[in-house]
Amino acid sequence: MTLKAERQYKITQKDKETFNRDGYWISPKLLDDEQIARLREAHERIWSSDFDGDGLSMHPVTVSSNPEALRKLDNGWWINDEVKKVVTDPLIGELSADLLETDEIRLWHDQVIYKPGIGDKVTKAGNVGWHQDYGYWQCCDTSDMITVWIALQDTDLTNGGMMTILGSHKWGLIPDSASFFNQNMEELKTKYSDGRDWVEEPCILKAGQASFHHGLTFHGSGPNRTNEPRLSVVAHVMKGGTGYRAGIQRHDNIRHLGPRPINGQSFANEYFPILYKR
Ligand SMILES: O=C(O)CCC(=O)C(=O)O
Repeated sequence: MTLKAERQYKITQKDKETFNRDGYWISPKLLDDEQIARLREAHERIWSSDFDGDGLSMHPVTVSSNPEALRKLDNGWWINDEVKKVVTDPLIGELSADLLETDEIRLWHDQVIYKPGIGDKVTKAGNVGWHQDYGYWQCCDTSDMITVWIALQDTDLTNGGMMTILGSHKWGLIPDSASFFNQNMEELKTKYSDGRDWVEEPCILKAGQASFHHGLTFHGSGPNRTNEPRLSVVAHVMKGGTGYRAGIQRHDNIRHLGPRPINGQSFANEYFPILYKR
């Protein structure tokens, strides 16, 4: 049976409790099937460098010569209209605002992620290492940020779906946790679990559903054992008023504050669009 997209959904008390307890929450289906099809087409266009607008991407769009390697582009909304529509969707903003109990949500950046299907080949090239997103975002003055990972096909562990570590957002920022690109999951697990309760929770999503995880929640993903790619679009969002924490860590978004950013300056301009304001 095809699920119908839920465009009116309101976060319940139970959803907030789940998010606060587990560090993530799974939404109902948010995208309709036509939108999913358009986003799947957007993937094809992006990876073949067919861009909307003036095509000025934040980083060059690169496709590895290794067909088994993960592909990822930040700020796809700059160069693709369908990606822009979904990562600035007010509904995603409202759901995030309610989970974070705040009045305004802005986009921090997005990601367009393509994980090739490798069948039974032995390679780690598509893995995403266990990491905390805030491990990369320490230039922001709060870790109360959310990643909205939107599935463009039914997604589970067979096609390399994401896993989160239950309740790990309560551990605080763990040193050296910016390890997205370390594809040795076992090594990272040993390093980060370190006497902590390490419970891996698969994010099982139907196409059009999204998982919302906290900026401190550890997550990662293993091989896509199918023969089809796993496609997703991801919105990383922040509370309105999130400011710049100077001198801690470099991030390519800092330059969007201007040539001389000031400690405490809000990430509040057109590079960080408002998704939702109460
Ligand atoms: O796509 C994945 O498997 C992981 C993505 C991720 O780490 C993220 O969106 O924060």
